[in-house]
Amino acid sequence: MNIDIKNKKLSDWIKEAADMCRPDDIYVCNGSAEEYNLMIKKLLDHGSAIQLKKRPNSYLFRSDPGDVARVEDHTYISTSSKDEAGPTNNWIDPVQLKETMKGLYNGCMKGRTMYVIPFSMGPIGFPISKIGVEITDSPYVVINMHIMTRVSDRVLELLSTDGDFIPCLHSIGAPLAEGQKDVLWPCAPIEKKYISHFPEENLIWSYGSGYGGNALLGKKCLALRIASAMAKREGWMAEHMLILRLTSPEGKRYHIAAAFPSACGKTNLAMMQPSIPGWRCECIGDDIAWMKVGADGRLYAINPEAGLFGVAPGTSYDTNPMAMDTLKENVIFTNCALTDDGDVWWEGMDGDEPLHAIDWKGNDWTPESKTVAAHPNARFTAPASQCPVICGDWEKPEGVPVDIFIFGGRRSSVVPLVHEAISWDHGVFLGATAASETTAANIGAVGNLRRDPFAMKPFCGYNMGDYFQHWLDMGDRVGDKAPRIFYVNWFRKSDDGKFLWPGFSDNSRVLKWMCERVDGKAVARESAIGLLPKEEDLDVQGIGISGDDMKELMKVDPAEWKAEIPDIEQHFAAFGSRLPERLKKQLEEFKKRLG
Ligand code: GTP
Ligand code: SPV
Ligand code: MN
Repeated sequence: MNIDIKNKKLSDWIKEAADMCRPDDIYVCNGSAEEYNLMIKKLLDHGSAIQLKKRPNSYLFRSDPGDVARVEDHTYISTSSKDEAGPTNNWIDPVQLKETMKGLYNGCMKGRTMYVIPFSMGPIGFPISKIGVEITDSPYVVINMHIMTRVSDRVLELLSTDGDFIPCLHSIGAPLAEGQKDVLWPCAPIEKKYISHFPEENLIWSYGSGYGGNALLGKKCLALRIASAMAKREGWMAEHMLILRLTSPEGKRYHIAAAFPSACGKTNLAMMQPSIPGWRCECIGDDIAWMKVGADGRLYAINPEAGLFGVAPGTSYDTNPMAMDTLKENVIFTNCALTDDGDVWWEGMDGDEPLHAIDWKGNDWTPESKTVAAHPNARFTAPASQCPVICGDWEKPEGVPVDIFIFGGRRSSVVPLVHEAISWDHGVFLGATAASETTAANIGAVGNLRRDPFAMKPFCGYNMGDYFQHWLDMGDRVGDKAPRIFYVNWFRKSDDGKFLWPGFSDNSRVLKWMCERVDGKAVARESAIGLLPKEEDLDVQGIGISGDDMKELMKVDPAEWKAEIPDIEQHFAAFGSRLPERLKKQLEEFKKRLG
């Protein structure tokens, strides 16, 4: 081991992990540029990193074809009773799960180095920030953690001798026998993958996967699953939300936090450049928001992350220019295609398709190929500070005051472009019943409609019924200072299967209406599902959308909504007595309004 650890809990835990995993050596990370370069050298020598000629200090990695996304079916919330994890989580008894996983961890780091990564979610030393330490046997995880979190020896200083932290144990689950040659992306087969959380003791154990949220444990595991359970106990909120600042032509600032399921548009909205003249958007965060009630009684949000782990396919100068400009240097690309001139490429990127490329599996690819060149869940890892529209206040200790909450999802039918909640309780009902078509961000079928309450189905670290109650309680606490709640759907399709709404920069038109609602400037019209913009209030000037398409986009068909009721009832019934009465009441009132 390269340094002495002064913190007792940490040195004991490192010893315990090393005795169990039996690595060849142990290296404690300090977050420096030299360390990053050392890891890159190791990965280049290993053959897994491919240096990109076209982008300085940027590398491409190709994962194992079976290790390409989060594995929700293998993700566990292990509380002492199953009821505490609730109906939306997988559960195994903690004693049994630990026994199984100890069996897997036994000798799992043989032939590898064990890296100890001290990191902070939120700027180091801020009141709302949390310290974690990830132990991993993957140098790819180390470099990603460098970008996505604040890795630093200052974290160890802050921990001192007796400070507390969240232990995050990770192994790719691929020990090397004496003389065994390593593969490019070592990992364990699907049946041995476990992404386990023990929220009652703030502990994370992950085994078998090297990809994204399965392996970068500061992100979904700590900042959402463990943090949501802490937030419930301590009276704050940890949400799967982007945070942005929208500034009107008059210079008025609005802070918006939006929860959409994975691969449903958070990164894009977070750095969107408004197509309406005079409006400006700045990015504060693109995936996770931690929120606390401030001294003035309003909700304040911070982004606990330091980087962007964004979906590559679909990203272009046309759709998301600010992301493209973030990706010029110092980026890790995973599962993108490699062009012959040494750049990355993915479906939906600007310009012509390359005539030849190497696809995400390492095979030759041409436009005639029947397969995609980049995996649909191919990702970029880039420092948030490189985003040209990162907000000057994105690392402000107290965060930014939230004016507007948005929920939403991917619905090809039924759900209109935008509607507004009638009240806080109705807004919580909209969040609790949110549904979306599944995406490639999780291993499993794509395009199936499922309820994904608050975009937190895969990320809530306790019983979701209690989580609904927590939202109601937080609303009661902030009272008339509560953010207004809206619901959007950028993804409604015409009968011939085309998106009706242009999306991206034109989403600003919907946000503008929300701001006008907050200011009392726009009058809404009532409908069974909530408040809708008056036709003339939605500024669609100059985007060339036909009147018929606009009608279809905003259509609320009571018969279609009635057809949703049995599914909502079934969804709610799963929570039994944990379903708040106030949500039952919302459902009854909704049914009445539908007639
Ligand atoms: P996670 O990182 O998985 O949490 O995803 P995300 O919510 O940040 O989604 P992201 O912004 O990366 O978008 C996912 C996909 O949806 C990309 O392919 C985008 O191009 C596409 N997308 C985003 N916004 C829009 C939109 O307004 N309209 C349409 N049609 N597609 C969009
Ligand atoms: C998501 O799936 O919501 C992501 C990507 O943000 S991952 O970090 O893999 O969870
Ligand atoms: Mn996400």
